[in-house]
Amino acid sequence: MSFAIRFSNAITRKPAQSIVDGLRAADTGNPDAEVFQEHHRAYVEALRQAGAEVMVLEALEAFPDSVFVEDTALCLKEGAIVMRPGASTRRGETAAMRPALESLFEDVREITEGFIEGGDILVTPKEILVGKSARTDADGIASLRALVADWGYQVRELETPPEVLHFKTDCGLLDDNVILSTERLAATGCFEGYEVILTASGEEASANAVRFNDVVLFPEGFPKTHARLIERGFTVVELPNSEAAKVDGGMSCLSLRLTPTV
Ligand code: CIR
Repeated sequence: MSFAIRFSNAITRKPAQSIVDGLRAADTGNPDAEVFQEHHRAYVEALRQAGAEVMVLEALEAFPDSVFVEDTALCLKEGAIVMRPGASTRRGETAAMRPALESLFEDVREITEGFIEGGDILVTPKEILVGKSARTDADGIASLRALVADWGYQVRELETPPEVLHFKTDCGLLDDNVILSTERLAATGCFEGYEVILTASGEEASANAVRFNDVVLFPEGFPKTHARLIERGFTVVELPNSEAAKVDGGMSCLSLRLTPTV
């Protein structure tokens, strides 16, 4: 099991009441903040059960989307990189995350050119895949590449399908060389050399699963894809995700997963 799926810690942030103002591509109704809190508690508990020491940061009312901490940073075994979100309403979230990162990492670096959000980044044992999207541009990716070069990482720039929010909205790493992906993303050819498990038709919203140590955190309500994971031998922990989904959030968005260096 490599560093890409083996973690000791996670950082999360409680959902704010202002989550009702969260960004979304399509309006399917506002998330219920109280129900979201319950779902979030279940998510944190699942991380703990999976072996994580979880830091739960306080809600930030000024930033409706701040529960989606994944977009604010990239955590690697050598250090952390603070992102530069493409969404202007989310840009202030990174400064609020920095102290937590500094408490866990000796080396904290920061993107200063272009835009990049963590949801567009998939780390595998052999490379870092980054999808350009409405939130992440070529300058942001070049900036990331420069910042991780001395740690020995290869960064591969890809395209996120136009109708998809983040690259990882449509995929997740299940094992060192195994990726869960929607058909539309896999069809771009970006996962050549990996074993790909496709989400079932109509269950594209389940692609954003997270492997954390021995388990896969997976959203409730996607039985066909769930069955594919079980059949392939994964231990799946199903979690409620209805409220996060109303503001385009999934399993990976809700945490930063890491192994501290301090
Ligand atoms: C946003 O549009 O930024 C939030 N409503 C959802 C962010 C989801 N984050 C992720 O996929 N990493």
